Formats: sequence, structure tokens, C-alpha cells
Amino acid sequence: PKTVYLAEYTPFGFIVEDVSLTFDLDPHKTRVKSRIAFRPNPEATDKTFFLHGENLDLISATIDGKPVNTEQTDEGLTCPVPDAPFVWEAEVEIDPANNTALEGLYMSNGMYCTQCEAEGFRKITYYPDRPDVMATFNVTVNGPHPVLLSNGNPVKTSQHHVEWHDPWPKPPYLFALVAGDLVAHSDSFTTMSGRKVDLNLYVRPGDEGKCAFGMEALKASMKWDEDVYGREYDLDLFNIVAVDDFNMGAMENKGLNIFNSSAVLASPETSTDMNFERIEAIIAHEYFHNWTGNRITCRDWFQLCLKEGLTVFRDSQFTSDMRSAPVKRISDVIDLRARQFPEDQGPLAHPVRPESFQEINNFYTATVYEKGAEVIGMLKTLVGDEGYYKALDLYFTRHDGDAATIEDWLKVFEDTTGRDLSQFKRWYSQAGTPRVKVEESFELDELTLTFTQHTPPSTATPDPQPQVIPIALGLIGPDGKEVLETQTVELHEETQIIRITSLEGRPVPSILRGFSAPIVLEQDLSDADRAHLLAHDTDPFNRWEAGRTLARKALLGIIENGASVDEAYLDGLRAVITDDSLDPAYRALMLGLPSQSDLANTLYEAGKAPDPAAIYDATETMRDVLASHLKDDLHALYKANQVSEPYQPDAEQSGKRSLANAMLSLITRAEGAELAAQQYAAADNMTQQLAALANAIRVGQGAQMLADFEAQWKDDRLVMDKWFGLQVMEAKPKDAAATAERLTEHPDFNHKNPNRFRAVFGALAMHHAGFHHESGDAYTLLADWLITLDPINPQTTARMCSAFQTWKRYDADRQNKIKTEVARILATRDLSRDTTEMLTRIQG
Ligand code: DPP
Ligand code: ZN
Repeated sequence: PKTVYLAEYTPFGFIVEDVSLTFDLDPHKTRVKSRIAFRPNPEATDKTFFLHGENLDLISATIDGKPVNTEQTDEGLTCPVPDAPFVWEAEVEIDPANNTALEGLYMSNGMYCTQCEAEGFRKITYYPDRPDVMATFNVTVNGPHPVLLSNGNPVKTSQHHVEWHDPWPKPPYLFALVAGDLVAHSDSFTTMSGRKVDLNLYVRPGDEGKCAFGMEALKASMKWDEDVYGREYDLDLFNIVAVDDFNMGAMENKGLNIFNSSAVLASPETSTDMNFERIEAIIAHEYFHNWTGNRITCRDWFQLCLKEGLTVFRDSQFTSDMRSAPVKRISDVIDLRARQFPEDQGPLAHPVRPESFQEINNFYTATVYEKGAEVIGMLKTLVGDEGYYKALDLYFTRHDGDAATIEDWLKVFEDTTGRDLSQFKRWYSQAGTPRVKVEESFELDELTLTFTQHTPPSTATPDPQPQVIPIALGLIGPDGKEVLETQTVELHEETQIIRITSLEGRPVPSILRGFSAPIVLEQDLSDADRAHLLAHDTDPFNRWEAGRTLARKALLGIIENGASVDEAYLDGLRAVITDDSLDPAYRALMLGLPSQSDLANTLYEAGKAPDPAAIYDATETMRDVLASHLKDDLHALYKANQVSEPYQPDAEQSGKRSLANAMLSLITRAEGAELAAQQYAAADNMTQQLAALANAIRVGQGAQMLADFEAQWKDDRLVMDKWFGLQVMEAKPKDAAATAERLTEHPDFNHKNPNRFRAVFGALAMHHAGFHHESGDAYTLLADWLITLDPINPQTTARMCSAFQTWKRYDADRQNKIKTEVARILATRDLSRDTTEMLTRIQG
């Protein structure tokens, strides 16, 4: 496969003035006619006329009405063109019903839909399929369906025929088309300038009852973007369509967002609190792309973080405003450490702005998205809120309508704040997680903190240079009172010393408050100091972090020498859990343990091969210890956090449910599944039902409940995904692979549906002790299924390959088993470019 390099960017030789497309829909023989007005691009030196095109059957092609001879390859075509404006017209035939890759135009349950990001438009028609080619689109859809949608506004509608016009120039990856027998949940929003926008959420008949929440989230997002960023929506219509077969979460096509049904459909009976929160965030994310992504797009795919990092940052701000900011911050950091850190510290490490790729679909990663968002958070910390919003205002005015770069982005900050961001820019160009070691000394009344930063070299970045690292810190005095409020120190050098004087007695430094930078902090604090922070830190993130660090130490003690858990920690934890002045959601997070994968990594970094079974056992022991230490509080807290009001998926109610369900899990562990069975029987919402079921399965008493659950929900695709996933998640390590395999034999298992495939195999890959069971069965099973899925859906296959990325952590036997499976997949004939690239990189 060919490698593409950022350094080799050149503009396209032609400018597209206008695009007209006509679709005559047919499952196997859809005809697409295109009429594209080109003119030579005065700024381009390379005048080759190359149009991308894949899996297209070319029926005819003309230039200015005269037939042309084209030269075709698997990737596109060229032909001679005049050195003056001209009109290209072509007709192609495509086969949406056989498009199982779910890129381009495809079918899902009888409906037509599209996915063009990143490079799917070339599977619809011949076109310069690159984000820096922006044009206005006119689209005619002919088909025997009640609903025929495309981008922009409808200009002419008759039966089986709708013409759409999108006045905003857009790159082809934002093109969308939907046709089907759909029903709309409709509403409207009046913008800040008083314009009425019609809003529709289109779903399959039967799903009407799952639309209300998504619609409210959309309106809240529209309002929030006006209030916080001054961004108003720019069409008279905004449509969202839910589709069952979709590779990603959702897609921000101009005026016609297409959503994986799991990322938009919700009802109390079928969705958990976590589902609601995720849906609210994804709706916001896609809506926010209208400005950060669509109005200002990316010059090339190396700049993906320009829109994704910023839009993730914006959706996190939104969730923090709608719900609890500390809870959102802690959840984001848990997620970053679970998904981005392993990527950044393993063979798939790449900079937030990668410099080369073979298949861009492989770079929709936690690094581009989540680390990309962290980088923007740091920038905001460094320039302050006022500086940040001034820079954003300039970004929106200066670059509206542009296909922009990270250089453009940083320039608006330099121009508005006067800061030199050349060193900061390394966050975009260097791979790897920086590690910051802090050493402390205290003499008389002076505290000295010595910071040393170091980024481990990687293939992507063999020689990392010091980065700009904002460290938010405060001090907690011996009496538990804060003696220094949060200050931000900027690290630039490899080593930097900070002195704080006039202190009365040694305070405990609370460093990296709010997780002010995406780094690993190495701080040698005693257990007593951490317990002090757990009890007194005013920064909610660091208070949680103190507890988490103590839990990690306790777990490692159990793993390595069967040590008993420190009583001071357990008492400190109990004090937090029973403190009614604290948000229940926050208290529930305090009870969470570091993941088993995280523990494996800690051991690996200490030079020891982690034993997944021992880690699993230690986690079980730790939970038993928690159950027994908190036993006098469990039932009281469970009861105190029951919700008697009608179900609402808001922060307050979901916080209570999460604390109550954390209690349920400890109670079930200590006493069996009786209370879980009661909760299951009484549940009127999925959060309560699913938590009860999970707990019953965990203690081996869930068989009947599982059968009841299946009988109740067999016709609900999204709920059945939970049923599939939960059985794998809750399996004992030795049974995980066999459980997954058994589920693949279930009549409702369908590997062509990405949600169902991920329900089973995503759960298996996340089951640390099950996936890495010494038998190697899970490795083999996953490899078998990746080989099966690759010819059908390369994108989902390649994404799932990351399950193997941590192979170097483990012992020689596991390493060999994984290497064998990776090599076996790679030896498959006609393996996709996507999967080939991922596995080759993982091999390292
Ligand atoms: N739809 C995906 C997202 O919003 C890719 N743009 O992140
Ligand atoms: Zn996005």
C-alpha cells in the first residue's frame, strides 16, 4: 500500500465551482449522474486532472458535452482537459445493496444512506475527493421512498423526486443522502437572530418513542453554541437520521447528520443513564461541527485534529455545563488513560497531527480526538479564558469558508495573545506521553519542587524535545486547610525548579490539579500524604486522584505479596463515600478501581511481566475488602440513594443511581443476588434493570434473569446489544472466550452489523483477564473473526485490531501467541489496506 505524507501536500490543480448530482436509486443498480464545473486553480502548479473513484461502473463521461477517453485505475481516472473552465459530466452505476463496508452509498434495513468521511465520496462518483476542494451542491434524488433527503434546503419536492440545494461550499466528505420509509420527530429552534430552524429526527417506524431526548439535546446544543461561542446555525433546516448499520458513532454532514442509532435513540426503558449522557454529548459534538469542521474544515486529513480535537473539547465543555464539571473531568481522564495512553505508549503511537498514513480511517484515534482535545484545554489554560475566546472569534472570522491547518489555528492564538507558540506546537508533532517527575524538599519555611520532564522515544518520535506543560498546583496545609490556591506553573525546560516560601510547616503539594496536562505524573508521596489529600484536597480531581493512587498501590500490594489493604486508606475512602455533602456521582467514582489493564501497564513499566489472572484475583479481593469494610454503610447508602421521582436521565438522578448501584454490587458480593433480584423485578428503567442483571450474573445467579431479559427485549436491537455484551463482560476469565463464541452462534448475532460485532468482540477485548487468558483462546477467536469480517467491513476490522496493541507487556508465551495470530491474519489473501496497516504497525 501507498504511504501518504503531510510534507507532500499540494493543492488540487482545479477549482470546483458547482456540483449537480442526480441519483436514480436502485438496490443493485443505482445510477449517479454528475455535472461538475471546473476551472484551473491559479495557485496550483500540478495541473494533472485526476478524479478519485472506487468500485464505480463508468457508463459515460463528457467534457463540455463531448465524449472523452478516460484512463482508469482502481483508484480513479484521468483524461485530457482544456486549460480553461470546463464542465465534466459523467454517469456511473453503483451497487449499494452489496456495499457491506458501509462507506459511500449503502443500504441498511431497506433504507439508503451514506458515509463519506473520510474517503467514501469516491465510491459514489468520480470526484476530487479531498477536503480542500469545496463546492456548492445541487442534488436530485429519485426513488420510490416517502423520505428523500440530502444536504441543505429542499427546493423542489414531488412524489419520488426531491431536489436539494446546499448554499454552503463544502468538501465532499460532508455530502449525505438518505432515502427510506422513515418517520420524523419534528420540532423547531429559533436562533439568536430570530430565524426559525426546522428540526427533524428521522427514524424507522417503531422508534418514534426514542426521539424526544435527542431532540432536546439538539436544541440545548444549538443554544449553548450561541451563548458560549456566539455561533448561530446557518440553514433553515437541520435533519438527523438514525441508522442501525454504521461504522462510527455519528457523522456531521452539512444539515443532514447521520447517526448510529445507538448514538441517538433513547428511552428510559431501553437506555441507561450512561447511554443518555453519551447521546447528549454526541448530538452536541456533531452539531458543534457545523462551525468547527464544516464552515471551517481541514486542508488535508493530517489536520483531522483541527476539527476533532476542538469539537471534542467543545462537547466536553458542554457536558460540564449541563452536568457536573468535576465528574465529567474525572470521566474524561479515566477514558484518556484507558484508550489514549496505551496507544501513545505502544506501537501505534502517533502525533496528534500524524505525518504519514496508508489508510486515514486508521487515524480516527483517541490520540487525534482525546489528546487533541487535551491540547486545546492546555492552550486555554495558558492563554486564559478571555484570550481563548478572543482567539476563537478571530478563528471564526478569519477562516470561515477555509480548509485550514494547525498552523492557521495556532496563528490566531499568537495574533490575539502575542504568545509565541512554537514550542507549544510540539504537542501536535510529537508522539508519546510525557512523564513529569516531581521531587520535593522542605526547609524552614520554603518548599522546593523540582520538575523533570521526559518523553519516552517512539518509532514516530525517536528524539522527543521538551514540551510546554501547564501544571496546576496548590498546597494543603498540615491542618487540612488550603495554604496555596491553584496556580499554574509552565514547564518549558527539561528541569525546572519552583520555590514557595513563607509557609508554616510542610504542606502537601497537590500537583496537576484538574489534570492540567495529558502526562504521567511521578510524585513520591507517602500514603499518609495521599490520605491527607483524599480527605482535604479542595480540587475535586486531585482528591479523586489521591484515592485512586492509594487503590492502585493497594492492588499492587495484593498482586505482588498478598499484602493487606491499608486501613487508613479504607477509612479515608469510607469518609468520602458517606459524606452526604458530596455529589453521589462523585462518591461513586471514588469507589471505582483502576482498570486491570492499567495495573498490567503499571507492572510492565516496573519491569515485571503482568499476570492477568493474578490481577483479576487481586481486583476481586479488593472488592471483597471494600464490601467488608463498608458493610455497615452499604444498605443505608443503597436506600438513601433510591430515586422515588419519575425517571429523568439528569445528572442528579443518575448520580444517585450510580452510587446506589455501586452499593448493590458490594452488597451482592457479600450477600448474594437477592437484592439484585428485587431491583430487577421493580425496575422501570434500563439503568436499574441492567445493573441488577450484571450483579446477578457476576455471582453466578443470573441465568433466569438473562432468559427473562432476552424474552422481554428480543425485538429491540439496541437492548439486545447490551444483552450480548454483558454476558462477555461478566464472564469468568476462563469462560470469556467460550461465552463470546457461544454468542456468535446465537441466531441474532450478525457480524455484518458493527454494533453487534462490537458488543461481543469489543467486550471480549475489554475483558482483560478473559482476553489474555493463558489458553490463548480469546486471541484465536478474535483473529478468526477479524479474518471473517475483513473482506466485509475493513474499517471495523482494523479498529478492532487495536486489541492486540499491548502485546509487549505480557510474558513470552502470550507474546508468541499474539504474534502468531497477528501473523496469521496478515497472511490472509487480499487483506484490506486498513487491517494490513494496523497489524503491521502493531508488530512494530
Ligand atoms: N463523525 C465523526 C465525528 O464526528 C467523524 N467526523 O467525530
Ligand atoms: Zn467529530
